[in-house]
Amino acid sequence: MNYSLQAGGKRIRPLLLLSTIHALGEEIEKGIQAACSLEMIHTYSLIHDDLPAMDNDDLRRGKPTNHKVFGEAIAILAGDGLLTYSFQCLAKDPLLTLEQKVALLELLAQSAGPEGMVGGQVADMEGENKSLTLEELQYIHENKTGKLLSYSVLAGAIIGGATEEQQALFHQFSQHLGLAFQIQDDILDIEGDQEKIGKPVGSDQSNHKSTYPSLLTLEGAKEKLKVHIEAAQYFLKQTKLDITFLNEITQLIAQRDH
Ligand code: GRG
Repeated sequence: MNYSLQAGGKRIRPLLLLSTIHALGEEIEKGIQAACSLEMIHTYSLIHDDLPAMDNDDLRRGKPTNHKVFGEAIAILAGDGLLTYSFQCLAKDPLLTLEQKVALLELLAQSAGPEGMVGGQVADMEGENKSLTLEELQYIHENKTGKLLSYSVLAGAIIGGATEEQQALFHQFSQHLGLAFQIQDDILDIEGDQEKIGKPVGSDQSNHKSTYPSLLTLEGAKEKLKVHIEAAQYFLKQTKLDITFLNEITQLIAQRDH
């Protein structure tokens, strides 16, 4: 569990959670346990996603994947352990009220489970080697990566005491941010692949996985990324809060190179 948690990573989800609390003028210390619990769920998903039965990856965060170091059985259990320990950490947080904890526990289960990340992963696997429509691709991403990114912001909003109106704006912001994150991931995937094999960007037709660039062309995907980043910034501004850090994370997501 420690090996994968401490293997690095951008910590985008914890940063979103803490920055939302900050935007609402609340102490960020109140969100530390929730931020750790969130990163545990994310790390579990990466460990399981890297397993031979799923993506079968050898490297993650620049290091050998969990199962490469500890074997498959321990990697499965490390993921299971992080998933359950995440809920334990949230439930025993001494700084949150009972109402906040119940709201967070329910939202986290909804975002990470069959109605969120797990459901999205299943749809992704079932869609492998099929030509997907843009709507089907968006459904996969909204669930597989989007719901947990949305949770990051909404958890911060719950801890920071956001009004219903502010929560609705944060929700809109996080949905656009999640799609932007995924589109940039797809763009990085093909630009990175092309750099590795030394071919011009966009020339490789051998990979049949449906992605934003494969459905929209690379230029079209970049245009879509811009639309979602601008929409995210629009909803953020509507909150009329101190959005300095959230704006910076939005920029980082739009411009990230890994
Ligand atoms: C196994 C139930 C289960 C779910 C797996 C999130 C996920 C679902 C799989 C990850 C596969 C993947 C690489 C998706 C692309 C977008 C993504 C989530 C990238 C990894 O997140 P980052 O970039 O990673 O925030 P770091 O390492 O920076 O934390």
